[in-house]
Amino acid sequence: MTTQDSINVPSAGESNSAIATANANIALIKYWGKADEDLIIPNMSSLSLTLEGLETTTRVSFDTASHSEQTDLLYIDGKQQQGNALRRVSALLDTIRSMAGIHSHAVVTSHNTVPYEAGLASSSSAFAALATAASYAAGLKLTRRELSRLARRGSGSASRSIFGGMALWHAGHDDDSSFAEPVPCPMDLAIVVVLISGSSKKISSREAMQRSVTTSALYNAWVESNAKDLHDALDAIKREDIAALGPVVQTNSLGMHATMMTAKPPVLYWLPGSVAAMQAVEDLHSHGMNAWATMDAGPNVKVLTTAAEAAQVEQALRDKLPGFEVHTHVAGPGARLLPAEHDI
Ligand code: 2P0
Repeated sequence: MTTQDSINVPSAGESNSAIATANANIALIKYWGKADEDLIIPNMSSLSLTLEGLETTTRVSFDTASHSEQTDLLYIDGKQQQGNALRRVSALLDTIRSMAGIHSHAVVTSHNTVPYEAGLASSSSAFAALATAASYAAGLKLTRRELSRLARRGSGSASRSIFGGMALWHAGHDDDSSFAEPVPCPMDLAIVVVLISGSSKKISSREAMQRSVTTSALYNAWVESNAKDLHDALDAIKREDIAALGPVVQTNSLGMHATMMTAKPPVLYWLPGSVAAMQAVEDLHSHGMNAWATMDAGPNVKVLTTAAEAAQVEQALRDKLPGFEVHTHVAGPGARLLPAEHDI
């Protein structure tokens, strides 16, 4: 798969309707802070692994004459959405409408097929699926690079979920130059998720990253170290050296959290269980296991390991962290269109 490939088109259905699935990704080298809030141009490039089993499937149907709505309608997991969720979806649909030269509103129906409750409901899979389905329903036939740029405008991390496996989002400096592309990964990696809390966060990642950029004295230093982290991570991947990759991933995430903790007012996503999970990972590591932790804008802990060791790491974490759900995810596919008759 290259960035210039078009997405596979399944059997044609209604021309104004399309269904797509995308998988969530977890960043190994993080995106945290924007140079352009409107276009979502980040201050740094980032690297991620798209995961199997954490999927959003979305149907987008632009109005036909017989079914004319005054606004876009959004249903997520059976519940109609208003407010910020609808505004963000409509904003991306507006971009697509203007690209396609259409004016009709859309009905968007989305389902998340995560194997456990919330906690990982990621905007990465949601906006990658929306960009893919909506652009196709609007009659646009975009390349994966174009889809990545479009998904980015919905949510930055979604630019990476257009691709399966490892993806690198080049920060770029404008709409054309800020896109993700696949990175060959000769290692079979896995992420073991320790679910500390499934509750939705009080401070959105969008607000938290903006606060870090504007008020943390550590922010610029972290951005500088991010460039070296990315270089070192890509080098370790090429050399199939997880023992070199893991520490970079862990330090990069802790540095991002340091910018949040030193923001004014501070953002602390960590819960007592997060600390317990981080210490459990340290313990596994001290016993010679390949296990390194990364955390995002929430209390859940994601543990990087190899696919070969994942079952052992998962079991060890279950033993050390009774009461918390632990699940393993290997690399998953990029965004794809589904046949129009698919039931969601
Ligand atoms: C990432 N995160 O690289 C980082 C690490 C969370 C921590 O991207 O404002 O929902 O929509 O571009 O993509 C979460 O932020 O933010 C995120 P917006 P997004 O995965």
